[in-house]
Order: sequence, then C-alpha cells, then structure tokens
Amino acid sequence: MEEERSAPADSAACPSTSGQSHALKPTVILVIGMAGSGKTTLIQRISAHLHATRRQGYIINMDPAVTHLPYGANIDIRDTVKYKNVMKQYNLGPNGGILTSCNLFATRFDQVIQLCEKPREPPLEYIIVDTPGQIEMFTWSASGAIVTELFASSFPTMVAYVVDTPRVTVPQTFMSNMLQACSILYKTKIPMLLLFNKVDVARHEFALEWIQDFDTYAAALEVESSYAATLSRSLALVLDSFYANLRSVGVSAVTGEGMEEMLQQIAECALEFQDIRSVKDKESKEAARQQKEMARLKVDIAALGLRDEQLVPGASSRAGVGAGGSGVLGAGGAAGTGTASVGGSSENDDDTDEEAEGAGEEAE
Ligand SMILES: Nc1nc2c(ncn2[C@@H]2O[C@H](COP(=O)(O)OP(=O)(O)O)[C@@H](O)[C@H]2O)c(=O)[nH]1
Ligand SMILES: [Mg+2]
Repeated sequence: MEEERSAPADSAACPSTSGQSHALKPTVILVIGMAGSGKTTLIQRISAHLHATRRQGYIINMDPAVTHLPYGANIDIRDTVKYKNVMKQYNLGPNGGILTSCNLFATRFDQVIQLCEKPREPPLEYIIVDTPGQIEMFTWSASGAIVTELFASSFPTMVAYVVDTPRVTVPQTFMSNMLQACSILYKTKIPMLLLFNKVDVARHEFALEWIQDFDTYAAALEVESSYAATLSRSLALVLDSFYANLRSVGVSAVTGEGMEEMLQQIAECALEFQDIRSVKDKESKEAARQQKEMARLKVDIAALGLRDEQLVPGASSRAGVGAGGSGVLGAGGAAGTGTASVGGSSENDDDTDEEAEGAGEEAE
C-alpha cells in the first residue's frame, strides 16, 4: 500500500455546515453508476465543493484502469496494483484485469480502513470512493462486497447511485437503470441516494414524476407497444416500494448545481444507516441471547439423560413431535449445531421442523 497523499482539504478548524457533528465518524460514500454516468467528474466537483466550503473530504480511487484522474486521490488503487501487469501476468483481457486488480486490492483493504480511521484534526467528514467505470466490476465482484462490508462495519456507509439523466429520458433505459439501482440496494443493504447527474444537459424533473406517479410513467411508455414496454410497465408497479423510500437529487458535475442539497441528503442517509445498524445490533443481541438459552436448555436436557428414543417414539401428534424435535436436536444433534451461527442454527431449526413433521407423519 502506498503512503497516503496529503488531504486536499483546508486544515483550518471550522464548524460543519452539513448537519454532521465532528464527534461523528465520517460518512463513506460509495459512488456507483453505469459507465460514463459521470462518477469521476462528479467526485472532482464534490471535492472542489468540499474544499471551497472548508469541509474535510478523503478520496479513494478504486478504478485501476482510469488513465487520468481529475481530482487528487488520497488513496489510489493504481499505486498498489498495476492493472496492465495483472493482465499480462494472468493472461487476462481488460475486464478480467480490472476484476482481478480490484480483488487483489481488496485483500489489502484493512490497511485502507486503518488509514481512514487515523485521527485527524480537523476530523474527516466524508470518505468518497470512486468505483470502476463498468458498474458490475464493483457491484458483482467479491472485492465490491468486501469493501462495502469493511466500510459498513467501521463507518456510516451509503451508496450514491449516479444516473446519466440525458440517457434515461427514454422510459426503458430509465427502467433498466432503476432495476440496477434496486438490485444494488438489496445487495448492499445500506442507504442509497440517487444522483441525477448532467442536469445542465437535461433536467431531471421528468424522472421524479415517473418515480412519484406510475400513471405518468405509463403514459410515457404508451407510445411503445413492444413486449419490453409491457414488461417495463409491470416492473414499474413492482418497483413501487423501492421508489417509496428513495432519496434523489439533481446535480451537475459541470456547473456544480445541487451540491448543497446532495450533502444534506447524504447526512440523512448517514442517520438512516445508524438506524439500520442499531436495529441490526438489537437483532443480533437477541439472536445471541436465544442461542445462549438454547445452549443452556441442551445442557439441562443432557443432564437429565434424555435421549432421542425417549422423545420421538412417544410422539403421537405433530405438535408433540415438533416440541420434542428441538429436544432431539439438543440431545442427539448438538454436536453438529453447538457452534452454528445464528443463521446456521435457524436453518437447522427449519430442518428440524421438517424432520419433525416427517417423523410426525410416520408416527401418524
Ligand atoms: N454535461 C455534462 N457532462 C458530464 C457531467 N458529468 C460528467 N460528464 C461527462 O460525462 C463523461 C463521462 O464522465 P466520467 O466522469 O468519466 O464517467 P464515469 O465513467 O462514470 O466515471 C465525460 O465526458 C464527462 O465530461 C455533467 O454533469 N454534465
Ligand atoms: Mg470513472
């Protein structure tokens, strides 16, 4: 890992105007979007805006194949992995080279997290991550999942999904972009902000109308009677719940429009992230408590000397077998489940129920 470069931000102490307290950790913004949507140019604009408004940003470039970066990256994947060498060494094409470079970089990502966590004065407010041109290099690769997880376990983390507004004026292109965004939201399970970029070329209000009102989108599709249009119409209905909680801002990387509104929405996403995490923490604490109880129950049952044959043959009803089912697992199947994770044990519980039902049917 190359040493970190000097932060571009002004070092003068100043109050945050983004609604974030300095006591909070910086918000990680994963900038994701289709090739050419303007991710890199937008990051340059955000960086300039942060600098001008004296906020502290830290930029990480994760695109190994970019030839020119218009901003000064604090950490650059190209300093660690030479994508052309990876292509040669592993006999790969350009896509394989990018993917492998990202995966190699991900193996060192703990060092990136350490650099991000280093205390600074004034503290960082934003960590902005530029991703490879082709969206799937990040969203459907092991490296993307690792990087997202590592960030999310250390910082409030969100996705800024960049949309090429002039390109999505075609209803079906709009739909494919929304489906992509939706799948990323469900895969990453972190807050998402849609950034309708290039509003200097095409205003984004039409997209907001399509999101808010199905009839307007259906009317835009009216001219098309193709199979794809019918599919888009049905998908728009399916996406209703995705749209319901969606945050979006129109921005321009060229003119700088929308920067302040974007930062406000980012602060909202950071708060949403905290909510999601506290629910998750509660859930995992509850699961741990249940696991502990279950372990104690197994010990009690083992101490009583109960065995499978003492419970199963006597079962005469489904309910009886079901109740005995966990007892059976505790006494007989404990070796396989004792160390299982929460997810693992609930899977086992399902299996147990199925087995139990099967046994019940046999008993009947
Ligand atoms: N008019 C206009 N062009 C933009 C804007 N943002 C990016 N571009 C252009 O879109 C092209 C792709 O931008 P780039 O940042 O390389 O996209 P990336 O592949 O998503 O990183 C470049 O030619 C940019 O100059 C914008 O807000 N307005
Ligand atoms: Mg780029």
